[in-house]
Amino acid sequence: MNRKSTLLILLAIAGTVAFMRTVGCGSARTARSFAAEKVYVPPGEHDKYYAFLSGGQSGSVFVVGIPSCRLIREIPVFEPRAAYGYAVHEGDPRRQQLIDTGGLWGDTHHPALSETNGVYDGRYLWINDLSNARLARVRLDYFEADRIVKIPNLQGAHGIAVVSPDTKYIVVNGEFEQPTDGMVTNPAPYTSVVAFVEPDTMEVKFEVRVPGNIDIADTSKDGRYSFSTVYNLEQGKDMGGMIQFDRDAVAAIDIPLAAKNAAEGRGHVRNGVPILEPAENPGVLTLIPVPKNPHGVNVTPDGKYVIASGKLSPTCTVIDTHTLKIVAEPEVGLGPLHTTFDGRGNAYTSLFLDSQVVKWNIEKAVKGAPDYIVDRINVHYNIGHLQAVGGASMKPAGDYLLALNKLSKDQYLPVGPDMPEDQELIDISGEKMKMLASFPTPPEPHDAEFIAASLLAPKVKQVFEPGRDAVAAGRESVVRTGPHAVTVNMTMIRSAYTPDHFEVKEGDTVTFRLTNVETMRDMIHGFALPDHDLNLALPPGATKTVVVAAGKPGVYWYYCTNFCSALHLEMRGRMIVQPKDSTVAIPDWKAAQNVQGTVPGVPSTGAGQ
Ligand code: K7E
Ligand code: CUA
Ligand code: CA
Repeated sequence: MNRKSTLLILLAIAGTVAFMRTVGCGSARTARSFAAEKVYVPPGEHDKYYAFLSGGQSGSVFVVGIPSCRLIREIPVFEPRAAYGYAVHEGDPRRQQLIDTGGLWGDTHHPALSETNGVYDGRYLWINDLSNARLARVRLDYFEADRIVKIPNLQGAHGIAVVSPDTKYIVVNGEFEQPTDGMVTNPAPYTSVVAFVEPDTMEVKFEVRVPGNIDIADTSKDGRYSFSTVYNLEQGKDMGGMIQFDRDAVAAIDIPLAAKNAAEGRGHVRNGVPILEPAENPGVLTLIPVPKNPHGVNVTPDGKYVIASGKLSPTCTVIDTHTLKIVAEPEVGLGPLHTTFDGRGNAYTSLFLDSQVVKWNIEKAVKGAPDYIVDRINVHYNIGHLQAVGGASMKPAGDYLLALNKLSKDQYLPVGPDMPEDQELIDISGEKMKMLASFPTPPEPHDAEFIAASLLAPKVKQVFEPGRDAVAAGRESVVRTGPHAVTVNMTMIRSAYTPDHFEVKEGDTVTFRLTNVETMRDMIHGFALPDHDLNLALPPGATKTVVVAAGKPGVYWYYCTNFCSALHLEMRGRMIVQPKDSTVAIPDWKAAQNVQGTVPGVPSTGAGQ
């Protein structure tokens, strides 16, 4: 070999090595670039989907953009949030509603989107509070919780589902069994109920008794059945008692029949709600035996099957939604919890113990074909729910799947013993699943629903319509409404409060009715009052009312907490509290004026009050 050809060979080798470096020697680097490109949304561009994640014990809903995995906002629901001026202060009707229905915290598990013709319509999102048996409705035009109701006769409101295809009811499952007649002295085994809630009025129309307990819910796509997993058919009162039987059940409730029987007065009314007893209402409840202690229950997008995930059994049970007969029990892996769909005939089941998502072909499993398992992918770690885009609707998109993992362990920088929750976004558009990204959240998302940005974004309002109680610009006032009561009707706009000062007396109760009269989007003003435990945020158009005690004599600056303009720091005013025995006459800040609206102290944000 001459020197020239040796040189050429060496050059060729060097070139190949360099080339292989560039393309990343095949898999690792290309997989990374593929994933990075898939989740990259350039600054200024928007995500393709909204994902609504239940906030678990944060009592809220997290809104995440997909595929970028960026947290866009949190919707506080069952827990007050000062940053959003939500339910924190006395006088806020949402706070009172929370107190009246069970408390200032919640445990949210399952978001459910309203449907028209089996697809999401972008009107409402419902979310449960397991701990205090509540159901909340979030208006998606304002991203605000507008109704919160307590579900009577039921403890542990766990699984919820919208009745497909047209949101006739919201189904709410009672997980924690109770004495059937509510009497603790009754020695009879405990039972639970499934509640059916009317979506517009949020009234509980009827409930159906189930022997045992009820866990997760879904409905058939034709409005006929609700399906709930029952893991305590034993009616045991401790863990040992709940795992005695080899089989528990999926409870199928015939919704039209139950509604008819309830309307005919065949229920026993308790706390204002008719409860249907299965023994007196044949055909309303069917218990389908499935392997012991099942968890998730999910209806396929075509409505043909309902799939119960085994949890303690390594199987999924496939049930025909018309005959209510079991048609397959495929083995999928250890700890199957929940199942979702891509609309191409595949099911994706979360495996809690295996820390995996398993993809399997439904018809192959039903036919008994041995090769029904299509793919598996590892997740980090101990996955609970998983949800594909549109997976709970009749039209899944088949592009992305979110794994909601229970543990993050080494996924992120250590931040003390309390680690964040971990979600992972997986590409399901091809035969093989591909891991794209992971993102942390505060505790603890259980489930998620997605809605296309193209559908929802145009419906979202950016300014509140001024409510009946709004204070109009030019109609601000400070009114003494009683010997020890003052109402301040105030407006705010860049970069001033009107009035910017007023005087009250020690011992007074001060009611602030505040309106942000901005009409431009994103012009939020805050209202914080030092030493009075008061901080509000008012988006444009919003009105909020709060009541505080005037407190000790002194000068108190109220100020804006949301950076709004170059004069944001100057956006402040004084509440001057005169001593009780002060002889100084308090000057009227513009004597009582005619303020728009009639009832001082009836607050509203403008959304659905
Ligand atoms: Cu499986 Cu409450 Cu839906 Cu959590 S539940 S995982
Ligand atoms: Cu208004 Cu800052
Ligand atoms: Ca059991």
